[in-house]
Amino acid sequence: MNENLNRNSTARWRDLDVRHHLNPFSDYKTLKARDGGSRIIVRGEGVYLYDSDGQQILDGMAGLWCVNVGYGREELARSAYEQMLELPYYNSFFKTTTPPTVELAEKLAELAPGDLNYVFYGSSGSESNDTVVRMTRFYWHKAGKPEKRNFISRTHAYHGSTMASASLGGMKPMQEVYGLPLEGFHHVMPPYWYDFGGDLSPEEFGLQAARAIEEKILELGPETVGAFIGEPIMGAGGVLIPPKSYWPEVQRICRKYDVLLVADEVICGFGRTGEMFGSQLYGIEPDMITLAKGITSGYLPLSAVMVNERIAAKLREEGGEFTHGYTYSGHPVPCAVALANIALLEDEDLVRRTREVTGPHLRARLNELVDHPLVGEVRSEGLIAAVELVRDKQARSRWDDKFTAGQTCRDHCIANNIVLRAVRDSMVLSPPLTIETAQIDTLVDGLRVSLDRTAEDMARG
Ligand code: PXG
Repeated sequence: MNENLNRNSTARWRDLDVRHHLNPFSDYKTLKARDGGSRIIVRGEGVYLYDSDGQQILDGMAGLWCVNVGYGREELARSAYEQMLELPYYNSFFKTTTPPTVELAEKLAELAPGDLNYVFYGSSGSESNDTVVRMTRFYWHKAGKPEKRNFISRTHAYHGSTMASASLGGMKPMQEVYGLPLEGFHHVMPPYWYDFGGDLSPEEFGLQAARAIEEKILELGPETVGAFIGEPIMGAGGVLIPPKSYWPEVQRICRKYDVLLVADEVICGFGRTGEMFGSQLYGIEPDMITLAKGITSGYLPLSAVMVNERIAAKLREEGGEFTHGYTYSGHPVPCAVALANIALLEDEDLVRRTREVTGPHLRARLNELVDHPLVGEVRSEGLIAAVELVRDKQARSRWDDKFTAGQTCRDHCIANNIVLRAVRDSMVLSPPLTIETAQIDTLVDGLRVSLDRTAEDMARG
């Protein structure tokens, strides 16, 4: 490409971005002023992105935790193309549906843990978590317990950005200005040993964090609590990996008080943790799960809620319309892409590879960083990981409450042409599951250089 034209295009796209685009989760004052504006990503291939200046960037985040099979997969493009020619759209309302919609439902039922055999589709994780709220209240209404309207989730949780899913979430800045959480949404401590564990062992703390749910159930009254929702591993909350004691105890508590257990598998699903679903990693059988992101590797928007036999049986037995649905529920094109995507995961054995090869390699390489003066803890499971930056390792104390260390490190990573994300002061990674071990080395080596530079910056103050 002519270099001049290339530069001109970058300038033009940045200008358009400034003049007409409101980017999500952005400060509209600073975003547009900084360094001439946004980076323009024009192409992806494998684990690499290319920007409009031709720079190659190693994507340690699989887009936003979603491009599990990597960029540029012809099989997925072809499946969308063929489905669009055959039938580009039809809905599943009014006693109709399409072949990819039901074929994917069967495939998901085969893969999902326990007896999660029924699928309700949406187009985003947020929509699916909204559906969970509606489905839960509908279920309890049908079960003759309409007062079971409360939801319990965790601080630091991210479940989406619509009004109900942001209420399920536990991120204060997403709630304060917006009149959230809505009524009926309650939050408890997450299983974040590094911040909240104190002198307890991780396993003791896991039980304590689970029992915070029990306390909340008792405080609200078990007869008013409809569901508990949590990610098996909290992703956007900072890759919080619970102690092994946590989830079995959460499940026991939910069963004891007849509270539905919902696993948000939007990030954990489709191999990220080295199991097909995060619930399988922890041996739990939720009543509902939500799926998105990796279901199509992000190639097209698609999400799903899956419910188990208990819920489906009650709804089928009692009858009455579930007055909820989206124009694009079960859209044939993303469903066809999801089927092709799952076929790739299976054909290339990517889940086992994550569990046995790349996940252990990432963990071993990250563990080398624990001697770094800035690194307080390394957490990883499969191909999701976090490196916690601290000022004082012994006291587990941070640099400041603006999370400068994380932001600084992230900027150094970007300058080194590797994409990592900072959540508070944790550097988090979630690369495509197709990543090679040598590419993991490049990521971790780049992170170490960035940590060194961050340490210098922090020392300068
Ligand atoms: N649940 C979980 C666990 C998620 O991570 C959603 C639901 C919502 O999905 P949609 O498709 O509505 O975005 C998510 C989304 C970040 C970041 O900064 C993470 C997400 C979205 C945007 C940014 O890490 N996760």
